[in-house]
Amino acid sequence: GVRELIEEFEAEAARDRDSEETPEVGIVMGSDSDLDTMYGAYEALSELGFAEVTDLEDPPEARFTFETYVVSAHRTPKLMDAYASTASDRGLDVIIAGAGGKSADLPNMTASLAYPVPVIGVPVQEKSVSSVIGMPTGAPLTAVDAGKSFNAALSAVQILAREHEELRNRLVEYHEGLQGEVAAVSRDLHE
Ligand code: RP5
Repeated sequence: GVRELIEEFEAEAARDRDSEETPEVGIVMGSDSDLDTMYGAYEALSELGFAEVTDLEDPPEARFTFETYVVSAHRTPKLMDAYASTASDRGLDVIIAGAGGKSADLPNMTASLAYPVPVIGVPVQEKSVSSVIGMPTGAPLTAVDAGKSFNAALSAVQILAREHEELRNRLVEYHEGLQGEVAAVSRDLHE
């Protein structure tokens, strides 16, 4: 239940900060109905060599990892509080938070509670954009356009790449591949 999850986050926060097992990237979303939209973040992170941690006690071998949780600002406010408040002590480096509807409060509440861990908000629908990006002065949140969870993940890796040359190389490689794909489309058009 929710209580057990809260206890897991608190226990991990009480252990050594930034232990090897803690994922670098946390993905949270307000509902499992957001999963399809948030799948882009999963795809981008997987493409860049990140593995998903599904059991905190049994992390994968990969050097860089991420975790995914459904955390609702309105239905599970205490879980949102626990997840975001322990983010820094658990050693998460960046959080991607997606929510939809007109009251898409998860990204901005997570940003306030997780501060200074950076949060990248993903408005799940167009109508969620103003709710996600509307933050008061002093309470920062970075956001991508509606549905662009793939880009949120690339931005998250850009933040991590400041400290990890390996990730910098993977991002450059990804971008070169992207340019190659665009060039191939142009070539096909002219054949
Ligand atoms: C938001 O409400 C969620 O992020 C979701 O996008 C939206 C609708 O949730 P469901 O009613 O589909 O669970 O909090």
